[in-house]
Amino acid sequence: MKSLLSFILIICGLALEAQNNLPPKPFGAVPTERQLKWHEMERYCFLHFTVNTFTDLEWGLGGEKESVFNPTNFDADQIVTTIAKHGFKGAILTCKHHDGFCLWPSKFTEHSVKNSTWKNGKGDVVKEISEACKRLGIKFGVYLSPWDRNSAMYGKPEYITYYRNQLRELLTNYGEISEVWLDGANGGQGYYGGANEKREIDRNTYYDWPNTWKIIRALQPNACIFSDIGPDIRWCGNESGFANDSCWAPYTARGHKGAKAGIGNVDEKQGETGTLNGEAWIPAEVDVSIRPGWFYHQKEDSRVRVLNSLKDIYFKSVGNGASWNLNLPPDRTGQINANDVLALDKFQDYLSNSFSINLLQGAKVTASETREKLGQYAPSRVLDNDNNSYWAVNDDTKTASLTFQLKAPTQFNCMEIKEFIRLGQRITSFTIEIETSGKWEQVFKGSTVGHKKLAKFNDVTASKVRVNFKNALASPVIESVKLYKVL
Ligand code: FUL
Repeated sequence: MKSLLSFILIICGLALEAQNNLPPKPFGAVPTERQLKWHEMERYCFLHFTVNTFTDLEWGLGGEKESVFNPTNFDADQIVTTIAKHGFKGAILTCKHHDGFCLWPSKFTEHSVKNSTWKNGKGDVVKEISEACKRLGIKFGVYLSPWDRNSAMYGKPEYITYYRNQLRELLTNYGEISEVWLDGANGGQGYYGGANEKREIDRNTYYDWPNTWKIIRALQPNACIFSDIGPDIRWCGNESGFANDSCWAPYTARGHKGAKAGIGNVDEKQGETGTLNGEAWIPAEVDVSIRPGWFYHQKEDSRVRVLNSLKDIYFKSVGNGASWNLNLPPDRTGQINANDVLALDKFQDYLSNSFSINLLQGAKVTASETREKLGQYAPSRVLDNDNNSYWAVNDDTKTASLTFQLKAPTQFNCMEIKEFIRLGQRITSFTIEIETSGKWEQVFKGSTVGHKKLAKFNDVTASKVRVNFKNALASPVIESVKLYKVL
């Protein structure tokens, strides 16, 4: 009898321990595998290139002669090497912009490279860029403008079939596609096969997006779909290069003035912030050009973004948990212009001089609490360079802190914090403090963290630094913390 009782007690004890060993449960909306891979990219490049490069327009009217597309020395390797060399991980090419000209020899239109002077009509920009990406380990994405100012069918139901046929060509003939970029600009004046008129469409119904998304999922299951409303990545709501300091990956899209949200119809401000307790994981992409325009214009050669501007965008996009899609427009030679390359060189130098030494290497870390006092959730997990491990606390704990003891007084001005986002986005508020002469002093106050937060503050010197997470939505789960002295 006695032994039966102790047997039962042991079993109950084991069961309880097994339960306490359990990792924290996911909270709210969580990312899919394809979104997690996208988060890891952090920085990639848009390539805006088409007839506009040669006509000096931003939005071609649609009636441009194919012969105007004639880069004098197109070099996909130069373009993609520029991207790779500067630490960007992907390229998204405007295969067709609003003017309708196709950078690949589509079977479904004559308005493409096949009727241009370039390579006697035998060229294919999509093929060359996608192959260079593959060679250089860069992900390849496509932009196919829904609005087509060349097509006579635009505005009629047949155009949707045409659009989907073109999408199928891009998604079947050019290898693995990482992102499909769906633009919200829609309808208006155009050439439309010679009609030269204004055509309006109903943004919420005309394109029948849910069925187009199904085609993308079927042909390229790993591709992330970008648009104003997702479903995988959302527009950050501006083209100026920032996501909000408080930026949620969870998102419930809202249309203008309470209308139903759709592509081309969203409340832009919400793109910047995301939605507290939003219904789906749809993180923000910050798309912005290195020049004033999206396409190359010689007159903008002297207006390429300077280092301070690129730094600022980096902190306000990647540093706010979003990703950064920086547009590099190939020039009339068909290469990234030397002015742009120079700006990127300076930015790359800045990144390597600022972020190569993590000052927390070798530091001692303690926590206000560790989940069930288990080593697998210990605070040291935030320093182990393993992105599958994390520091966690007990489920009921919403306020908790990590304290780092450095080997010697050190100067620093930036902390990088990452949540373990597989379990959702939880942090709503945090502070960073340093200890000087036995007193804690606050040096930064922030809100959300998400995939990555870069908290930048004035230069300070200390050997003890603490980060306090306050009133999290669910118990904090932190993947890593790093400390830098950035330039
Ligand atoms: C906008 C377009 O109208 C611009 O020309 C550019 O392509 C930008 C990325 O998206 O909606």
